[in-house]
Amino acid sequence: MRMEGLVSPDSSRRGRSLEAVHYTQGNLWKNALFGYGEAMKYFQPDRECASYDAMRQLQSERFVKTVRHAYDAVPFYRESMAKKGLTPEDIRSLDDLSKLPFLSKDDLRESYPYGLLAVPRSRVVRIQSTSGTTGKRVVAFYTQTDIERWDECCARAIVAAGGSRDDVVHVSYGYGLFTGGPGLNGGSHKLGSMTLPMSSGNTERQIQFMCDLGSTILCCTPSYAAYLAESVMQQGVRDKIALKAGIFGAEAWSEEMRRDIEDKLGIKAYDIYGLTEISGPGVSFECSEQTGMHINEDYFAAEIIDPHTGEVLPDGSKGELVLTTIAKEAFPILRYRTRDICVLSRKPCSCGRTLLKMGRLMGRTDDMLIIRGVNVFPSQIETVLLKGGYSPNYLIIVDRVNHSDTFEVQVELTPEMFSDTVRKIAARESELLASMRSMLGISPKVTLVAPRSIARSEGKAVRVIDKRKI
Ligand code: DLL
Repeated sequence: MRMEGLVSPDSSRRGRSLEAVHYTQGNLWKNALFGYGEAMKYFQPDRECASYDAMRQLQSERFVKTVRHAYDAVPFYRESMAKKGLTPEDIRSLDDLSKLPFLSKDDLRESYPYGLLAVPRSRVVRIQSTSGTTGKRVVAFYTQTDIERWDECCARAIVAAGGSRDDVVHVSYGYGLFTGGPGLNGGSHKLGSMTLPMSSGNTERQIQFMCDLGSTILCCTPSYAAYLAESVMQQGVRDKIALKAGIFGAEAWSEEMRRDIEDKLGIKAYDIYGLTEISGPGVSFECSEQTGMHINEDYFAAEIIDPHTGEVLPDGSKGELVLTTIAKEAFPILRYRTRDICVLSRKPCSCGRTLLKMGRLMGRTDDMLIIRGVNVFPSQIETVLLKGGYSPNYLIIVDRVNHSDTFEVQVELTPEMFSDTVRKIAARESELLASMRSMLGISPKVTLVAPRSIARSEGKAVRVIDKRKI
């Protein structure tokens, strides 16, 4: 068993170089620090409880290396830095972060598929992808090391939610291109917990496994957690489940929803944040204090900017979150404008972690909707309609009923379609539903309405009515 480099949280506070610390596999680490069966407080205390100075030093070293790597390997970064008159020599520490240009979602889309890949393809072991218009997806690449680091981030989140190797981690996030399932699955493996790779859907089977296998930590979107909670109540099996915690993210949710899920399932519910472009869930995670999510600063540098001017704002200001990966090999991302609005805080946390915290997300600066955990852009719906010969007059109506999202798309028939037989119109409705399901990854309720029945606007068209109060 390799034990060198294992240090207590206190020794890391004394400014020891964090880069020098080597980690053993999760279990060895845990046994060495805590012994079998004892509750773990942190997965990697050296990182999670590092002093500000030690973390800043590690971030600076990693950031400088990442910029050099991105510049050397990716023509896009070379060109965008050249436009600002920059070379890697100008980037000497994290203080130089704001010199770099921003990266937008459009930049990522235009680089599809391999434009931002920074290692030879033979080193890539995995891809994940965002949902999006065909051909315009963002594809993120991972080397083996990238996956291991991502797993660490998610393992930290599980431990912060009270998890250990003794837990049964029930992962009901979707598996596949979506990062939710693979991310939490990886974290649970890293920790050494028993992992149930349930994926989403088939609620009856979820509850059956939960009861039979004694799931203790549930990972899924908050809206699915609310649905599962309702179903558990309806089936009268609340006393048969052993859940103690939930790790819920990928979409906005409120404190009210948190308390409701906690009461119904008898658990403590923790928020988790992440995005495909940056790696997936685990960019930040909530701790026992439940007042925001600790950012894994040894892997990601965060800034808040004014979304209109791009000016960097001081901690405590509300603005758009900009993220930079500082330890990614395959897909380094420099100053990505997430479009997510939040506040960063360095207020000391009672959990003992010193990692910067981001508050609950307060909205987005673009028109992306997150419905049942799936990212939906109105432009995707427009694409389906235009391809199907419909007019681009449509209305998306989203609501939240009993903590579950409802999603309806009203579509105007053209005058020619309107004179079709009822049977033909019904067939059109099912066809449209199938195309939308295939484009979006979720099914809206499709309602065909008479020509010119959707209100026209003289200004910016209103395409979305979001009645959710989050
Ligand atoms: O949603 C990754 C993830 C999976 C996070 C599982 C947490 C749990 P994307 O599909 O790329 O990745 O969507 C990213 O989802 O920019 C936010 O707008 C939103 N989002 C993610 N987490 C939260 C959260 C995953 N905790 C986009 N609260 C992000 C509110 C969230 N919104």
